[in-house]
Amino acid sequence: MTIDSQLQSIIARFDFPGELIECEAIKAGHINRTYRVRFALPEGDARDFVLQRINTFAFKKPKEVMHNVRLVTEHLCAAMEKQGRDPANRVLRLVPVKGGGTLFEDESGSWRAYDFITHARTVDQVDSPAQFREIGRAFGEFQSMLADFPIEELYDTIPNFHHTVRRLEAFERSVGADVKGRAADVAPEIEAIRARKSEMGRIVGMIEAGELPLRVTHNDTKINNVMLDEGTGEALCVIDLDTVMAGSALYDFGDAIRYGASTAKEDERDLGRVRLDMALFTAYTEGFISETANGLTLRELEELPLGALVMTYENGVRFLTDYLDGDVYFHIDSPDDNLARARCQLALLKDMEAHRDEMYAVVRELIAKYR
Ligand code: GN1
Ligand code: MG
Repeated sequence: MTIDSQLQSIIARFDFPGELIECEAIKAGHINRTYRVRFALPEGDARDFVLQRINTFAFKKPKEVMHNVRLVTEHLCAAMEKQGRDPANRVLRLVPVKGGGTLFEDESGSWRAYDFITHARTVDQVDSPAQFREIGRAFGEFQSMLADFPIEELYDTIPNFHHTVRRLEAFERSVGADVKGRAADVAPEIEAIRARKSEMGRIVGMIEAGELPLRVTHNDTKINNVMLDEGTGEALCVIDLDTVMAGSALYDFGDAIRYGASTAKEDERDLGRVRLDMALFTAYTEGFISETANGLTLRELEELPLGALVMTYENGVRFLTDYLDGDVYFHIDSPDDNLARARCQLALLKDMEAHRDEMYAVVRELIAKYR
């Protein structure tokens, strides 16, 4: 196959083994650009790696991203080894740049590479409650393995990433500027966002009041950020560590529910299909709490459902902001993608509100079971 010569020259900067034989773009996430690269090894086998160009519009300081990723992956490897487990294929491992470091930067962008997690797949929609419970267990374990990580060593790779109140301020600026003349068409969505403003600032308020602790959190816990064993379905590895930084456990729990416990895709156009699946909610919560029941405070555990509401809202706010701004942040395939995503989040939020008491009851039961 012919490989783009610019990509070849980037690949040559990394300390990959063997001879480059394939490079294929893979669709992964709304932010970075990702390739699978394959090398023929002298022994005759082939080995795969992931090459990624970090989106520097989202991540203004790629060096700080790589600092966090390196420290966190080292910590996870050490924690697994302490438990007598082999971190290979279970923790992301960075490929060094020739001459040192883990980040290569030139005029084409900021690049890094990882070992490819083999015999694994990701899913964009949950197949069964058992699968979602397993993903919840993986993110819970991720949280607990990082419980003793010195949080002050991490940079805020995107400052105020889940600061819902700041997100709302940015949203209001975009409504005011209305650079694409789209605000009038989305008046009901703008109204739905404004109506929930004070409740949705509650996590930020509790952190500032010292009622919720800051922890090392993943901050982007979509189900497709967990690699599952192709054969057994076991969660092998948590990926996409670019937003690992200080945050609330409620964010990680909530974002996973937002994405994975919805009956529809994130950009479903038929809003009648968008609901919270309580069986999936319960399954994930069980997996997550089974790993964190004794590591998190009682207050954090009890307020997990608030995380689901706030993260759904916050993503709705962010998608609508980007729609108003002219789609400068999230990758889109069609011009109304961000609008569809925003509407879908708001529809899901309404259904979550209808299930609020039920969510809190499930959480209380599971705390009693595991703590
Ligand atoms: C982005 O990178 P990806 O696609 O996993 C975004 C998340 C959003 C998510 C919505 C760095 O995640 O915060 O929740 O899209 N990541 C960043 O699908 O902004
Ligand atoms: Mg991401």
